[in-house]
Amino acid sequence: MVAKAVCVLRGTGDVTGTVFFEQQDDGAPVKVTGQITGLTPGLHGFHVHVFGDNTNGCISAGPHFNPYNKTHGGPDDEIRHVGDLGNVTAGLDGVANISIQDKQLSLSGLNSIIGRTMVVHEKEDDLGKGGDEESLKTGNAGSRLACGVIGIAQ
Ligand SMILES: [Cu+2]
Ligand SMILES: [Zn+2]
Repeated sequence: MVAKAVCVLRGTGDVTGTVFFEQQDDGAPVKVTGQITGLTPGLHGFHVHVFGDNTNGCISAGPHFNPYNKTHGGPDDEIRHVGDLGNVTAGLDGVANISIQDKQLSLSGLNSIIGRTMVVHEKEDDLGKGGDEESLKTGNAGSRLACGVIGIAQ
Protein backbone atom coordinates (compact mmCIF):
# COMPACT_ATOMS: atom_id res chain seq x y z
CA MET A 1 0.00 0.00 0.00
CA VAL A 2 1.29 3.46 -0.85
CA ALA A 3 2.11 5.62 2.16
CA LYS A 4 2.28 9.40 1.88
CA ALA A 5 3.44 12.12 4.22
CA VAL A 6 3.85 15.87 4.05
CA CYS A 7 5.73 18.60 5.91
CA VAL A 8 5.41 22.39 5.88
CA LEU A 9 8.67 24.14 6.76
CA ARG A 10 8.61 27.42 8.65
CA GLY A 11 11.14 29.39 10.66
CA THR A 12 11.77 32.81 12.14
CA GLY A 13 13.05 34.22 8.83
CA ASP A 14 11.91 34.16 5.23
CA VAL A 15 12.61 30.49 4.56
CA THR A 16 9.52 28.40 3.85
CA GLY A 17 8.88 25.17 2.08
CA THR A 18 6.75 22.14 1.48
CA VAL A 19 8.12 18.61 1.36
CA PHE A 20 6.27 15.50 0.18
CA PHE A 21 7.16 11.88 0.98
CA GLU A 22 5.94 8.78 -0.80
CA GLN A 23 6.70 5.08 -0.26
CA GLN A 24 5.23 2.40 -2.49
CA ASP A 25 5.65 -0.54 -0.05
CA ASP A 26 7.19 -1.33 3.34
CA GLY A 27 10.94 -1.49 2.74
CA ALA A 28 10.80 0.41 -0.56
CA PRO A 29 12.81 3.63 -0.96
CA VAL A 30 11.08 6.85 0.04
CA LYS A 31 10.67 9.48 -2.65
CA VAL A 32 11.17 12.99 -1.27
CA THR A 33 10.03 15.93 -3.40
CA GLY A 34 9.11 19.55 -2.87
CA GLN A 35 10.43 23.08 -2.81
CA ILE A 36 12.07 25.41 -0.31
CA THR A 37 12.25 29.17 -0.93
CA GLY A 38 14.04 32.12 0.69
CA LEU A 39 17.43 30.41 0.99
CA THR A 40 20.84 31.87 0.23
CA PRO A 41 22.22 30.35 -3.00
CA GLY A 42 24.16 27.12 -2.51
CA LEU A 43 23.98 24.03 -0.34
CA HIS A 44 21.98 23.65 2.84
CA GLY A 45 21.91 20.67 5.19
CA PHE A 46 18.64 18.78 5.11
CA HIS A 47 17.81 16.22 7.82
CA VAL A 48 15.07 14.47 9.72
CA HIS A 49 15.48 15.27 13.41
CA VAL A 50 14.24 12.92 16.10
CA PHE A 51 11.41 14.80 17.84
CA GLY A 52 8.22 16.18 16.36
CA ASP A 53 8.48 18.99 18.90
CA ASN A 54 8.64 22.60 17.71
CA THR A 55 7.56 24.21 21.01
CA ASN A 56 10.74 26.28 21.26
CA GLY A 57 11.22 26.56 17.51
CA CYS A 58 13.31 24.17 15.45
CA ILE A 59 15.77 23.60 18.31
CA SER A 60 13.18 21.48 20.17
CA ALA A 61 13.38 18.88 17.40
CA GLY A 62 16.58 17.53 19.02
CA PRO A 63 19.42 15.82 17.15
CA HIS A 64 19.30 13.90 13.86
CA PHE A 65 17.01 10.86 13.80
CA ASN A 66 19.43 8.04 14.62
CA PRO A 67 17.71 4.80 15.73
CA TYR A 68 20.87 2.70 15.15
CA ASN A 69 23.18 4.98 17.14
CA LYS A 70 25.61 5.61 14.26
CA THR A 71 27.74 8.63 13.39
CA HIS A 72 26.66 11.36 10.99
CA GLY A 73 27.18 10.76 7.28
CA GLY A 74 25.90 11.45 3.81
CA PRO A 75 22.80 9.90 2.24
CA ASP A 76 24.86 7.41 0.19
CA ASP A 77 26.99 6.26 3.12
CA GLU A 78 26.39 2.97 4.92
CA ILE A 79 27.27 4.62 8.23
CA ARG A 80 24.89 7.53 8.68
CA HIS A 81 21.95 8.65 10.72
CA VAL A 82 18.65 7.49 9.22
CA GLY A 83 17.72 11.20 9.08
CA ASP A 84 20.76 12.21 7.01
CA LEU A 85 19.48 13.42 3.65
CA GLY A 86 22.58 15.47 2.82
CA ASN A 87 21.97 18.84 1.22
CA VAL A 88 19.45 20.70 -0.86
CA THR A 89 20.81 23.18 -3.39
CA ALA A 90 19.30 26.62 -3.82
CA GLY A 91 19.74 28.55 -7.05
CA LEU A 92 20.47 32.26 -7.36
CA ASP A 93 16.76 32.83 -6.85
CA GLY A 94 16.97 31.19 -3.42
CA VAL A 95 14.77 28.29 -4.48
CA ALA A 96 15.72 24.65 -3.88
CA ASN A 97 13.78 22.01 -5.76
CA ILE A 98 13.95 18.70 -3.94
CA SER A 99 14.08 15.33 -5.66
CA ILE A 100 15.59 12.61 -3.49
CA GLN A 101 15.18 8.82 -3.29
CA ASP A 102 16.31 7.41 0.03
CA LYS A 103 16.72 3.77 1.07
CA GLN A 104 16.96 4.27 4.83
CA LEU A 105 13.94 6.46 5.45
CA SER A 106 10.59 4.78 5.93
CA LEU A 107 7.02 5.85 6.56
CA SER A 108 6.39 2.83 8.81
CA GLY A 109 8.24 0.62 11.28
CA LEU A 110 11.42 1.38 13.26
CA ASN A 111 12.72 3.89 10.71
CA SER A 112 9.42 5.74 10.42
CA ILE A 113 9.81 9.49 10.12
CA ILE A 114 6.12 10.22 10.73
CA GLY A 115 5.79 12.59 13.68
CA ARG A 116 9.43 13.69 13.48
CA THR A 117 10.81 17.01 12.21
CA MET A 118 12.34 17.95 8.85
CA VAL A 119 14.97 20.72 9.16
CA VAL A 120 16.76 22.86 6.58
CA HIS A 121 20.00 24.47 7.77
CA GLU A 122 21.96 27.66 7.32
CA LYS A 123 25.09 25.99 5.97
CA GLU A 124 26.28 23.09 3.86
CA ASP A 125 26.34 19.65 5.49
CA ASP A 126 29.91 18.31 5.18
CA LEU A 127 28.49 14.73 5.25
CA GLY A 128 30.72 13.67 8.15
CA LYS A 129 33.92 14.43 6.22
CA GLY A 130 34.81 17.71 7.93
CA GLY A 131 37.55 16.14 10.05
CA ASP A 132 36.25 17.43 13.40
CA GLU A 133 34.03 16.02 16.12
CA GLU A 134 31.01 18.13 15.17
CA SER A 135 31.17 16.83 11.60
CA LEU A 136 30.33 13.34 12.90
CA LYS A 137 27.30 14.69 14.80
CA THR A 138 25.75 17.43 12.68
CA GLY A 139 27.87 17.83 9.54
CA ASN A 140 28.60 21.41 10.69
CA ALA A 141 25.39 22.53 9.00
CA GLY A 142 24.89 25.46 11.37
CA SER A 143 21.64 26.95 12.59
CA ARG A 144 18.15 25.72 11.76
CA LEU A 145 16.49 28.04 9.27
CA ALA A 146 13.11 26.34 8.99
CA CYS A 147 11.45 23.15 10.13
CA GLY A 148 8.17 21.32 10.31
CA VAL A 149 6.63 18.14 11.67
CA ILE A 150 6.15 15.31 9.16
CA GLY A 151 2.53 14.23 9.12
CA ILE A 152 0.38 11.64 7.36
CA ALA A 153 -0.89 12.93 4.01
CA GLN A 154 -4.05 11.98 2.15
CU1 LIG B 1 19.57 19.00 10.73
ZN1 LIG C 1 23.16 13.23 10.90
